[in-house]
Parts: sequence; C-alpha cells; structure tokens
Amino acid sequence: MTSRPVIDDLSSFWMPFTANRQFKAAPRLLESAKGMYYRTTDGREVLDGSAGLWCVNAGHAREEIVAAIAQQAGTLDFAPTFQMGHPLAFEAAQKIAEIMPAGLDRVFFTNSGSESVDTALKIALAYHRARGEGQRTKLIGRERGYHGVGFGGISVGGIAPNRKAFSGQLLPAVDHLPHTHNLEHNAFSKGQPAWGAHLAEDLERIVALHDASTIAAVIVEPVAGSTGVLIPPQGYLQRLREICTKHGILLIFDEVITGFGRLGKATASEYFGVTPDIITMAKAINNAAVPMGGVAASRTVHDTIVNSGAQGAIELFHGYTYSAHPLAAAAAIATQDLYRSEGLFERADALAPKFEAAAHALRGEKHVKDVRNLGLVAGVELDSRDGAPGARAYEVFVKCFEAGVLIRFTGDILAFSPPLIVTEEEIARLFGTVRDVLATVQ
Ligand code: PXG
Ligand code: PLP
Repeated sequence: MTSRPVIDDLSSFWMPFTANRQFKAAPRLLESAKGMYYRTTDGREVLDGSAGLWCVNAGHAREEIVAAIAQQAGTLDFAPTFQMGHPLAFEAAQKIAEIMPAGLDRVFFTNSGSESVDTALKIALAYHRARGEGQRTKLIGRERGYHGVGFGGISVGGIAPNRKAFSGQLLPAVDHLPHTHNLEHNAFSKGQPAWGAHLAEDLERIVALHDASTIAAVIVEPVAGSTGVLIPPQGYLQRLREICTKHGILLIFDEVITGFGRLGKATASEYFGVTPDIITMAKAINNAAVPMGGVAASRTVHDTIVNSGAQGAIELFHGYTYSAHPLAAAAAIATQDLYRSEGLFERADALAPKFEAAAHALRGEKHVKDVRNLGLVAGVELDSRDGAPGARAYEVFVKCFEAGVLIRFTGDILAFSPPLIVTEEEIARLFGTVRDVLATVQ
C-alpha cells in the first residue's frame, strides 16, 4: 500500500463538533484501522473503545464488507431510486426488516442519522394527514435528547448548545419531556435504574396542555447516547408506549446508536420489549463503511400513507439522491450477514455482565461520581472542575489516546461503546487505562 505524506496544513477542513483551533494546534490523526484497533499517522496502535463514533459494531475493515463494496463499485456505482431501482436496495431493506420488531418491516433509506430523524418526523406528519387528522402536527422530544443536527432533529432534541445559535428558527410546534437523569436516586445503577418510571407521566401533562388532537409523535432515544449515556428507568418506556397508544400519538424510537447489537439485541425495542411505530437507524446499519441510515415504519404507518394517494401518484414527497446507494446497500447486506454468521448480537449480550463489572470497578476512583451501563455501552460521570465544565473529561480523553485507547466524552461524562468483537482482555485494558489516567488527572 502506498502511504501518503502527512499533510501539514490542516486549515481547509472545517471540522464537525470540534474545537478547531485547539485540535489543529495538536492534531490526532488516524491512518488505518483493522478489527479492534486504529493506527495513527505516527504509527501507534489505538484500541477502539468507542466503535468509531458508536458505529463500527463488527470491527474495522472487515474483509467481507470491504469485498462487497469493492465488487459493487466496479459493477454498479450508482443507480437512481426515484422511479427506478436496483436489486440490492430491496435486498438490504428486506434484511433489515427481518430483524426489526414484528410489524416494522417497511424501510426508507437515508444517508445519516440526522436524515433518518427528519424522515421519521415527516412520515409522522404525513401519516396523520393521510388519515384525515392533519391538525396533528406537534412533535414531542425530550430534554437532553440528541436527534442529529437537521432543523427537525435540533428542534425535538434537548441539548442546549446544539440549539442555541439557531434558536430563532427551530420548528415551532414542539414540546419536551423531562430527561430521566437523577444521581440522587440512581447513582451507580447497574443496568436499568429502579427509580424514575413516573417521569413518563409527564407526557400526560403535555397531552393535556396541547390536546392529543394536535400531537403527531413522541421521539426519544431508548438509551440516550450522545448526552452521556442515560439508561431508561425500569418501566419508563413501557409507560410512554401506553400513553402514546391511548392518545393516538406515534412513538418513534431513535435507534441510531442502540440499533444493531449495542444492547445485545438487534434493536433496543426488542431488548426492552417495547415496540414503537417508527424506528430510526444509521451508523452500524452497514458498520459505517459507507454513509447510510434508515427508517423502519410499521405496516400501519406505511400502508396508510401509501394507500392514500391515487394510483400513479407519488405517495410521499421525500427522498435523497443517495437513498439506498448501491455501495451503502452492498455494505449493509454484507454487514447484516456478518452480524448473523458471527452471532455478534449474542456475543454482545454474553459479554455485557463482564463489561458491566469492568465499568463499575471504576467506582471509588478519583473524580468518579457515577457509573452506568447497559449492554455494551457505559457512561462514567466525573465531577467537573470549578468553572471549567468538560475540561477534566477532555484531559482524560487526550491522555487515554496517548496511552493507546480511544474513548468518547461529552461534558464531563466518559462514554464507552466498543465494537461487539471486543475481547475480555480488551475490556480490561480499556477500563484499566482509564483508571490509570484518572489517577494522574487533577
Ligand atoms: N440520533 C441519534 C440517537 C444519534 O446518536 C443521530 C441521530 C445523528 O446521526 P448522524 O449520522 O447524522 O450523526 C445520532 C448521532 C457522540 C456522537 O459521540 C453521537 C452521534 C454522532 C456523533 C457523535 O456522542 N450520534
Ligand atoms: N440541493 C440541490 C440544488 C439539489 O439539486 C439537490 C438534489 O438534487 C439537493 C440539494 C439535495 O441533495 P440530496 O438528494 O443528496 O440530499
């Protein structure tokens, strides 16, 4: 393989969700990846404790996926899916439909989680309109929710800095449930916290305030990832489902992170035994090898929209140039086959207790004020430095990277979500490195 010279001018790339000036003064550059490891441009191996950005669930550069993409690039590089089609689009949709909860077997393709959220919100509005309740337009999100960066996603999202600069032009008809994070009741919970199901009752307050007849959908992450790993209290999601059903409101689970094995099942919906009307997905749908997202809709939602138009009329005025892009679809098929043939969801499920024990072993270390976990995801919340929120976790992140371990952080919360191929030794190294680093951080 020819290696390119490392570029010394980093100024042209305006980096996403990055402190650009700080990064460019001391860059961290990744050059290649295989399995559980990245390799940096200065030749160091880095254990991937975050599956990239929660997306490379089968591990990096898997041969089966690489081969499928390469083969597809030379066979059919691009094909329109507007009034046209190609076989892999239908095959990929079918494979995904097979592992969705029963009834959610109609799949719309996008290119990212943000687009999936936008698509799901539009489907919810179109559904109510098709059934003659076009006045149902309000969308209910949740505080601390992350639903990507489109205008729809930041409107229903609840992360204040992501909204602040754009707050004058968010979607107008939105309300938010309270988040479920409470360390007074739930610190150091293993798995689902016992306290907090009653917080779902706030949806009844919102319904009473706006009237059910104006509300189209509720959207939540079953496990909130981006905001710092918030595990739903026992019974909470069940209660949201009951209230939505009672009032004819669609329930959307944003499974961009939780989909495809993160909790040891194909979906969080399956894990929790709660079936929404719509699921959004992206990331691990095709092991992040080519950008792709999707929305799985229930038959009811799909059929209501698709059967409402006249024959020959487009039923949903929505779609992306790259919906079901051939390379993305080929990668999705190969990825889904790999998840199944290697039993990676079951593997994650079997490893979860060991992962939990390793994460909770950080209890009692300096600065650690909470550890929480579910499946192969964990959050470790640190006390913030006075007047410098986020600075301590950033330092831990940098020092871990220097010590050969990649983790994520948000505010002062460390997040762990390794590829599902992680070994017990690697889990031990991941949390062991964090423990060593914490001891060196002020
Ligand atoms: N919904 C959820 C629940 C997500 O977690 C998106 C939507 C948006 O997906 P795209 O593909 O448009 O980024 C996400 C993405 C992090 C982190 O480290 C999380 C995400 C993306 C990047 C970083 O917390 N989640
Ligand atoms: N902007 C312009 C001018 C376009 O022509 C298109 C698509 O044709 C888009 C935006 C949307 O791009 P995409 O379909 O890749 O989301």
